[in-house]
Amino acid sequence: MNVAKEQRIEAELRKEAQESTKRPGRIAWLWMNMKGVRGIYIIAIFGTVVYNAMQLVVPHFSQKIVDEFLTGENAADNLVNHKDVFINLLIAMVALTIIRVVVVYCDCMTYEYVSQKVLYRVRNILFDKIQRQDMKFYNTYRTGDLMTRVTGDLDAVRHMLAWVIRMIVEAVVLVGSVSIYFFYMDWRLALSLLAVAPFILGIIVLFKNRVAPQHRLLREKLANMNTIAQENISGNRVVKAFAREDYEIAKFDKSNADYRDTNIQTAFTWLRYYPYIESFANLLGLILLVMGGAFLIAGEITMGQYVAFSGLTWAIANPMRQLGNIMNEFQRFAAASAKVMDIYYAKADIMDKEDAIDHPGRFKGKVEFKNVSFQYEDGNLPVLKHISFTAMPGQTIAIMGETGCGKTSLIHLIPRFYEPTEGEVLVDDINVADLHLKELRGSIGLATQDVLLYSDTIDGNIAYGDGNITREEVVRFARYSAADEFIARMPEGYETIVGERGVGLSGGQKQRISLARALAVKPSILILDDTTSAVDLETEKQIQHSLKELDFECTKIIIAQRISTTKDADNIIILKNGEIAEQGTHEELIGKGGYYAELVKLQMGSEVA
Ligand code: DUT
Ligand code: MG
Repeated sequence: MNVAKEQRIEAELRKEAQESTKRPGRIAWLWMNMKGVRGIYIIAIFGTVVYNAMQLVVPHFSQKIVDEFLTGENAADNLVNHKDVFINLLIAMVALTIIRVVVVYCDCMTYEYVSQKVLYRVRNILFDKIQRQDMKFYNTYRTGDLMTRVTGDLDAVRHMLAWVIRMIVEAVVLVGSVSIYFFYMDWRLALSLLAVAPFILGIIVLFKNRVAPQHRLLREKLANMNTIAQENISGNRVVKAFAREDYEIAKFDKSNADYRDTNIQTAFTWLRYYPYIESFANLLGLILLVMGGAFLIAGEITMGQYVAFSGLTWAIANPMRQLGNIMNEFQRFAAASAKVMDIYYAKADIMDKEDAIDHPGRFKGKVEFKNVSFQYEDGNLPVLKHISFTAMPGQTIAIMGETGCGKTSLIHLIPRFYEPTEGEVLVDDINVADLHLKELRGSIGLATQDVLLYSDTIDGNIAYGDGNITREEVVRFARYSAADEFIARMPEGYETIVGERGVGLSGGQKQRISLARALAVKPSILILDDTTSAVDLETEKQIQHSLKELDFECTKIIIAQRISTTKDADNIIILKNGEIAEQGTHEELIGKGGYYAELVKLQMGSEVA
């Protein structure tokens, strides 16, 4: 399949996943995602039918050989006079076997091909889905859990296509055609053999009810284990700092053991039922021996028929033995696909509205909070209460307040990471909920409180928001954020690769790169969340100065703890327990003699000279 077609199908499926209001059944879902390879898959299933049917023809030939050339009354005669028929029969048997091997080979390849195709596609769709979720989603799912869903769980789904369905088809074809063949030979014998089937099916149903919840548990345990590993690896510096390696190893060991035990329990469940299935399957052989023998002695069937019969008993007993295995794998698929589909059909609460307003061109950068209150969905107290303020284009607004008073929560409402529970947030006099997220967020430069850099070059990190900017511009923005100097001193300069999360850089250096990254999109609204907290005072002064000299108009909303950062702001907002306690300019607030004035007194001498 060519790339364009694959992309088109993927886009269609993505749209479907986004818009569907009802989640289909898991098989229907799988079928939907097989778009474009369904034909090939049906051919594969047909191939399975063919090679299994071939398996049944061989005993038919052996019956002929036995009856006509070995045991029949004219056997000796036939062997002399119809030697050619005998040889042809032998050749046919060998040829059939070879053809069968070829068919099986091609068939396996086809199943593998289709399943990999679907796996690739669904994984892409899942990643796309995960990308487009809102903050709530990321607060709900743990990273390790999400990783498990797009890897282990998804592979269990692929296994369904590559193996389980093949086994089901195989069982149905073998049991079905052998039954027909038995009836065709002698219906009494056939019935006595098939009488065993209902018992086996009954056992399988009992087994299914027992094993289904275990598979769900198993998926949970796997996700748990992966989460522990992921958190430990990404947080390893904390582990080292507290010398908690042994504790972490023990924690992982516990979860690993838990997973192993659940696996063993699941396997044992099958073992509990297996003896019964095995007994019934063996019973078949016994029935054959007794009844077939009696029929043979009574002359009701020929020796050749008896040989064909016994050749086929295993063809029916084997799928019966396999049934438990198939059911086990099917339940694994059921549990895994449920987890995958949770993500596949996840819906972000915060999305573009149908009638979202287009805002072509640059935003002026007016930001207004109108009586905004906010509470996290999982929290029980309002974090922000009746916040109202306006930032005119080009103005600088500073937000200060004790830790946990709601500063970060407040600025997160501007790019609409969360939605206010009351009131509205407006940008250029339009409610942010009415704007296209891409346009809104594209015009905001945000330097978050905890800096996250990518494992990429410094240049790549600064240009993250706009891949088209030139090196000259990258350097210019690095100058604005007082980062150029230390970057230039690095051995490979802007080409230096920073490790995951910016390993190899100091806290202040990371902050400055993150500031340059926020500036590089030439935002209409620049939001800095404690971005210069780890930068020395001299460098900070430099940054303050260049922020005033930006060559594009930009409203600045700055969260800071230092008076030196905030004193020149057009408006300083003091938050207390989610409410605006004071607001005004530096001089006004000093005059009020409240929290701010207190802060100035505390930080005096050292900073506010
Ligand atoms: N909170 C939540 N869920 C979150 C984030 C925060 O319940 O996902 C709570 C914790 C806190 C309040 O909201 O009680 C305000 O948090 P915020 O991060 O807005 O506080 P801050 O003013 O930015 O504190 P800091 O100065 O420590 O960054
Ligand atoms: Mg904060």
